Amino acid sequence: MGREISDQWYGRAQKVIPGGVNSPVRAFKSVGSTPLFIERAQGSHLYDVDGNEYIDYIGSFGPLILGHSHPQVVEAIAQAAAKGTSYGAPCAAEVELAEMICDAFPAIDKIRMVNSGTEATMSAIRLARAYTGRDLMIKFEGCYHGHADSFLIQAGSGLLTAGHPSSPGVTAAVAEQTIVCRYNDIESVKAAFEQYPHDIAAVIVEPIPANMGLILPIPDFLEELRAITRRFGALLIFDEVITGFRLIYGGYQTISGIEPDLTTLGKVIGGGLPVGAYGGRFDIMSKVAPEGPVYQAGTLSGNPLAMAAGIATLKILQDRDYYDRIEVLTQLLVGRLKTLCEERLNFFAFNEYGSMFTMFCTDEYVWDYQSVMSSDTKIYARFHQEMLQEGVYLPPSQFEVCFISAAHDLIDVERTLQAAKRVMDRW
Ligand code: HOZ
Repeated sequence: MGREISDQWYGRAQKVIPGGVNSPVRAFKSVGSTPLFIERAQGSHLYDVDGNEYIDYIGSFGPLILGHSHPQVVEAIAQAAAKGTSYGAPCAAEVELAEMICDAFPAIDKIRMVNSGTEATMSAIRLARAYTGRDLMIKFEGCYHGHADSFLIQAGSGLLTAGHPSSPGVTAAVAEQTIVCRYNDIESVKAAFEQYPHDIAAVIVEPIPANMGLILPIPDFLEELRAITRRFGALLIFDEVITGFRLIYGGYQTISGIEPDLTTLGKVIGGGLPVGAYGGRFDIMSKVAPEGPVYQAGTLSGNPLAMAAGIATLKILQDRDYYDRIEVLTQLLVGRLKTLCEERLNFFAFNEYGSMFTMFCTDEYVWDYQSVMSSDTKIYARFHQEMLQEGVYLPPSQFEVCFISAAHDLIDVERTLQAAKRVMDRW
């Protein structure tokens, strides 16, 4: 597979963009390689500038549940663009998307659109602090909530492979206000609340962590989180940037029946365009400016293109068969990959939920940050490189999850399995 043109672009990119990429994981550093430059994408496939074709298992890290360039989404964007790309004034599409989200999430009475998941989580924390009059926040080791300062402490995603668990540039004063607990370990949360019973504004959690690979909540963990936050007067924030509309028409909260006080969204609700949102109970959301005093603003917030892409995507997803179909396809792929591994290289552990999965290079049962870190990232790097050679584009990090879209089909699954078989047979 040629990669000369990608390499040329990468050379040019490195001169003008830090590390040659606009988001670290894309640099392929943790898989010991260099990035491919993508020319176009269609359905479940990516096409690079050298003319190579790949079955795509990242789906732009989550938004593209319908696959690339879905005709109805493209048409909606084109129609919106023809009427103007941004107004700096309200438009009907913002209301329409907000209504769709509020209808799908019982715990969201009101919602504010922003431009990214990072903006959503950053704003939700500010709101939680203002609402409770408290300063501290609890997050979990390996969970990732975007790159605002208070979250870049023992965070997931690119920080897990950057060689440092937290980012320089985050001041000690900010770090002191973030308490890091262990996901799936309620005792660590109890200890934090016992130490600071009146100072914790919020607990923020990815209900299904998907930035240290895919982790599932053990029974009662999230329920106990809900109970303990209520008991101590702190808010519970579900970061559903990845899980929102990815698993069901709603969020993981719809599945679990646990109602957080605030929810952050992004990815799928923007149909592949930049978007984020935070929402929750009336009494909390009414504190947001201009209804209340908590300031947050954005030139492109609620812009008509992202709203149109989001509405088009959600309208299609209202046909719930989509979720069933993608889930069945995921089960088929993961089930057969498991069998393949058991027959050949028995050191992969799989976690899957809905249309997301992770192949961890470890023989441990993976359920928390410590077991995640038992993964052999060198083996993952080799597997990634060899699968890429076979035309299968896996996440360029052990700690990002694989996403399947409605555009994937049985042929993609079969081709992926054959590729994995060829790779494993060579090992
Ligand atoms: N941190 C993002 C995924 N968890 C990566 C986004 C990207 O590189 O596009």
